[in-house]
Amino acid sequence: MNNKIKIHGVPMSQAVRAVLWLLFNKELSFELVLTVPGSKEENGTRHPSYLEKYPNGTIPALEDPDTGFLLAESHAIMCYLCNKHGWDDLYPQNPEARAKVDDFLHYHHRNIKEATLAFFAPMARPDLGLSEDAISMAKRLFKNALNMLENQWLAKNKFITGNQATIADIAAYVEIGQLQSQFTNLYNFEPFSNVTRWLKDMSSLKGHDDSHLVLSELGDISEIPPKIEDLMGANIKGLKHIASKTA
Ligand SMILES: N[C@@H](CCC(=O)N[C@@H](CS)C(=O)NCC(=O)O)C(=O)O
Repeated sequence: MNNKIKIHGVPMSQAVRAVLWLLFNKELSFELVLTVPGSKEENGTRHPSYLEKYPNGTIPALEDPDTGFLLAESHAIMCYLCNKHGWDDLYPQNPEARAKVDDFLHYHHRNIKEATLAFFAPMARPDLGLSEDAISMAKRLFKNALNMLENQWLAKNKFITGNQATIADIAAYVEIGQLQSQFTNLYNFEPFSNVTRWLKDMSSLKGHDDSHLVLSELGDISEIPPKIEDLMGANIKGLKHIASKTA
C-alpha cells in the first residue's frame, strides 16, 4: 500500500516549490500529483472534485493517506509538516522564535509574494491578462519588501529570523530566487548585498537543487517570453526528476 503523502501541484509553482523543498530537505517520501492551476479538467484546481476537497482551488494541497487529512496553502502545509514531524530546526518550538517565523510568513503574502505578479507572470503567463496598473503596483510592493529584507531582516541576521534557515526563508526564496540570473534572469540583485549573500546561502540548503530543477530547465526568460510548450516541457522535466527522486 502507498502511504506516501500526496502533494498536488506543478513544480513551476512558487508555493508548490516551497513545500517540495521542505520535503526534500527532510527526506520525507511523497508523491507529487500533477494538478494544473486554474484548469477545469479532471486534473485541474477548478474541477468540482478538487474544489470539494480544497475550496480555495489552489496548489499546493496536501493529502495524508494515513489520516485522510486535507490541507491547502503552502505556509499552512509547511507549518503542519514541521509540527507533525518535529522539524524544530526549520520551525522552532520556542514560542517567540516561532512567532517571528509566523510574522514573516504572514507579511510575505502581499509583499515578497508580489515578485511573481511583478516579474514572472508578465513574461511567463500573459494568459492571466494582468493590467499595467496591477503590474506596477506589484513592482512597488515587491521593491519595498526587498528593501525591508535588505535593510532590516537580513541586515540583522544571517537568515530572515536568526542564524539558521527556517520555513520563512524557504517561502521567501521561492519567490525571490526564481528571478536570479541562473534561472529566469528577471531581476538584478547586485545592489542588494545582504540579499545576494542570503540567496547564495539558501541555494546550498539541502533540497534546493531537486526542487529547483524546473527553473534551470526553463532558463532565462528576460528577453523572450517562454512558449506554453517551454513551460510545459520544464514542468514535465521537473515532475520526472521529482518522481525519480521519490520513487
Ligand atoms: N497563498 C497560496 C497561493 C498559491 C497559488 O497562488 N497557487 C496558484 C499557482 S502558483 C494557483 O493554484 N492558482 C490557481 C487558481 O488561482 O486558479 C499558497 O501559498 O499556497
